[in-house]
Amino acid sequence: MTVIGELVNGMYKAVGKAIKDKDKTVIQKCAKDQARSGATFLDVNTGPYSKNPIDDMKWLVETIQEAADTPLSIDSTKLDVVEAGLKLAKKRSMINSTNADDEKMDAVFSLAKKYNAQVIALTMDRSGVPNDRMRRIEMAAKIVTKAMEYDIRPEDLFIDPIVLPVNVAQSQGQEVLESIREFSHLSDPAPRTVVGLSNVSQGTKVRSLVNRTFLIMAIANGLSAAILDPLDKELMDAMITAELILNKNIYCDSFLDACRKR
Ligand code: THG
Repeated sequence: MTVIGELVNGMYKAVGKAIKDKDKTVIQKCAKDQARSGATFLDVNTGPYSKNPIDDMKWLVETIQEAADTPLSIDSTKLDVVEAGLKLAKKRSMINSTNADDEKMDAVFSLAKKYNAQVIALTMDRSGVPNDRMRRIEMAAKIVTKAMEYDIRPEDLFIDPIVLPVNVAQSQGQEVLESIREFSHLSDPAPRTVVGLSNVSQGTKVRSLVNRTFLIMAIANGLSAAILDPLDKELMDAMITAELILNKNIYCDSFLDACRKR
């Protein structure tokens, strides 16, 4: 599993404030804690309240890289903000994200080639987020075709079916899980898949339980990556155990310790 740590996001109150005050300690602790807990990428998102997202993205990328050498997932809908992050990134990055609109894919896939970045593509377009699996699969097929035109390898393309909160969109959980399974049939080799896990529990009371249950079900359906909170130890242990049961790791009695150390 590719684990993309979600915590450097201005959506979190403390992080939003740290970005505003240019307080490095909060951001660097966030980065180090996630790296130590097994994140393979760190998502970097200036959040909805940033007044100058280009400068904030540059500051975040530099600040994180002073503390951790984990690759970054540059998370913004704005192309100039993404490029500002990519320019400064020292390791091979992830672009988070394009949608399925042709012009947006042309721009983002060009940027991915220019910076040799991996890409997340959302199965939504200007008409919004689909509410059934068929529409998600149609958009995923369009994304896979376009990525091929840009010579982006399937293993560098992460398709995101868009997870919605279960308390307001209860029928969407099953649609997303089935979509993940179907995406693997779109090309050979298959594109990879990713979800923003914490979306599923927004507004619910027992968030970590909802996140954990959904992650395990998605892994059983073939999920390759998740944007999640790596500091949630029960979540990470459940993930490791699910991979063991799916025969992706060799069994040993101390598999949790072994996998955490790796
Ligand atoms: N797909 C892709 N990228 C994404 C998402 C996605 N990036 C952003 C988001 N969704 C994933 N990251 C988060 C980060 C935080 C939360 C949810 C998803 C979250 N935050 C608290 C909240 O809103 O309740 C913040 C509250 C606080 O503690 O201050 O839940 O789907 N490709």
